[in-house]
Amino acid sequence: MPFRVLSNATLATMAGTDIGLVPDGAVVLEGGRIAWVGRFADLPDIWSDAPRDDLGGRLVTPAPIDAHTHLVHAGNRAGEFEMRLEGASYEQIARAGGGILSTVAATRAASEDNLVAAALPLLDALLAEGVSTVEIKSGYGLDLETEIRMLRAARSLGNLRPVRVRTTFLGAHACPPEYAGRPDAYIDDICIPTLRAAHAAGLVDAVDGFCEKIAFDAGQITRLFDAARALGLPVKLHAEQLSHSGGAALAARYGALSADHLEFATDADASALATAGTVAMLLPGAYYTLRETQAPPVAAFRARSVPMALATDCNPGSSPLASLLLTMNMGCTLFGLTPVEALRGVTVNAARALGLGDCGRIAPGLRADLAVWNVGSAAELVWRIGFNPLHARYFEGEPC
Ligand code: DI6
Ligand code: FE
Repeated sequence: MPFRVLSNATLATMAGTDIGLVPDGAVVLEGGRIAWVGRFADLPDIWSDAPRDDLGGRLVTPAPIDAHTHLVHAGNRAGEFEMRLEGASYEQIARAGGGILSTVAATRAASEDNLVAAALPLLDALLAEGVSTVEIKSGYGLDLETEIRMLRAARSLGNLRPVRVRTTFLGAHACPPEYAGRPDAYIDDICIPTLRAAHAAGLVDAVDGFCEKIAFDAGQITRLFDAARALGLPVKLHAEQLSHSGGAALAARYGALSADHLEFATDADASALATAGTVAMLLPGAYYTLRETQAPPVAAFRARSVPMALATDCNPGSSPLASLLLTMNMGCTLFGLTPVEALRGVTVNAARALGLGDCGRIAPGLRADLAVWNVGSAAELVWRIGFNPLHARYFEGEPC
């Protein structure tokens, strides 16, 4: 297997609990994996003749991971954007049958090819910023056929581009019109059987739900999580986004990979997440778009060492955001993260939120997914708005 040596690099390895800086660093890539990392001066002789990419002192990070997206969907919600600008709230639009349900109607009417074609430009925008791994949720089908079509479309994106796709079943996203007023029947008769069918088809990496007054309550999510557990699937949850609904504590009880949004989480929720080892997945794009005023309790997460991740939540309603760089900037400006916390949020902690132990850091044996930036520090990476300083991207050891 051929080797490649990246030299003259400022490495942000994410080792330990900080940035894991290695100045004058080198990384040896072999067969899609990282074979060695360290100071160039310490590079073992066996690699001294290997092909070398001189990175000119640039910052090298693990390739970013977008660990919460709704990338696969049809139609657009620009009209709702205008309604919100005129004063309507996200909740009012949802209760009037718009919101998620308008995307459900468009997605039910779309073929798998249409769904793939609509998602590709969004995926390409993420890849242009060095992203290596993307989580994609279902949840705009809410019936067996469409949920499975969404998951198949998501998986096929991973064959069309050099990117790792993880698929999450989000059948408990909203109650579909044919079950209006009967959320319990929807969970038991449609959502859980659809999860079992999607899992049997090999299409599910994790199970998610929306625990909120306008969606499902903790009891309904509990039944879904029990079904997930019986299938051996990990869970995660949209929790405490618009109100305190008990989702964070529920996620912690099930040892969830992540609890997501968390604007209304409490100190007690932070403690529960810490004990469970659940990642706090912060989504500043939704907070910004909905012009929320209550930010997630970052100080409580920090005090209890809850790992914090950041993702775009790319969706057509509450977060029409397809930039992880802007997400990092928002995480700092709106939520008070440090640039290093933001960088850890899209690398090591994002990998953890997906249950991936072999990416998100620069360490021997891990996947060689790297981003090379025309900047010298984490702060310089996160500082500009609407500017992409990516110099090169390596996916499983290959520049692409
Ligand atoms: N919370 C979100 O941020 C997205 N889903 C959810 O449960 C919003 C999805 C949408 O508005 O289409
Ligand atoms: Fe979401």
